[in-house]
Amino acid sequence: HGQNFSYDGDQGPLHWGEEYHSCIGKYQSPINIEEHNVKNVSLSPLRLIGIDNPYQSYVTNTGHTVMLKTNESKAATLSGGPLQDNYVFEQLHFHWGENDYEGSEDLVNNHSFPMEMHAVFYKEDYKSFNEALNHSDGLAILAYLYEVSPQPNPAYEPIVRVLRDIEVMGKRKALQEPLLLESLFVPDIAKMQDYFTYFGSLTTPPCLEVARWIDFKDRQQLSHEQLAAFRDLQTPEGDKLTHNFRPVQPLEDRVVFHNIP
Ligand code: 1SD
Ligand code: ZN
Repeated sequence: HGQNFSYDGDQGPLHWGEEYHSCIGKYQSPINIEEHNVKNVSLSPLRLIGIDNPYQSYVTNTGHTVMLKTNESKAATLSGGPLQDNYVFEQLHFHWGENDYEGSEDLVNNHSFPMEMHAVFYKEDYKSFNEALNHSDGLAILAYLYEVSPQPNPAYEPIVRVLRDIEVMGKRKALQEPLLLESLFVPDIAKMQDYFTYFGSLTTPPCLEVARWIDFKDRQQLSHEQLAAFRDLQTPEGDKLTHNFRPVQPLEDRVVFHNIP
């Protein structure tokens, strides 16, 4: 479930709460991260295991995003930092906008970025992604922000290249080569421990408040052409999926932490 929604009109974000009650909860994502309002902390190192093996992977047009999964069920494990346990990689996907000035879900100092990638992990003890959704510590999501660069980013070319084959919703396509998740998740090991973290929700219906968000401060690069390729994908209605980001939600009484490496 949670497929019956859109990014504007009658089924847009302002109406999600009518069908999906959690969407009007107190701990929703995304948020605007105000750097002057974070609490600096020094957590144990965040660890990503398994990302240095290449895995056969495929992408799917879900109608709301492009989702990448690997054929391996435990391709990567995340632990440490703000996490109490091990979290298993489930999927990654993207959020973007209709131009290069918007598209990210979280904002930093009210600034939006042209794209955001989410790498979704579920708590290993809960055995499956769906079971993890029933628990407030069920998910950990790594969030990456992008800026526009003159040159294409080669790490993303294997994904960008197959987008034209999955323009219609429901289409799925294998990447040509096995994918090294490390090239996407840890582009620069020196910057891996510099991140914001807060508790929040899925940014799409059913908006469950089950996610520990980890937003890296380092920006990755994508060219205008790479970004533009995502905007040719189609929605469930067959229109172009030009934007798929949820507006920011109130922080309420939450604290955003900044891990100082
Ligand atoms: O937008 C995704 C949605 O596609 C689905 O993956 C859901 C469950 O993982 O998560 C949301 S999000 O909160 O990661 N944006
Ligand atoms: Zn997402």
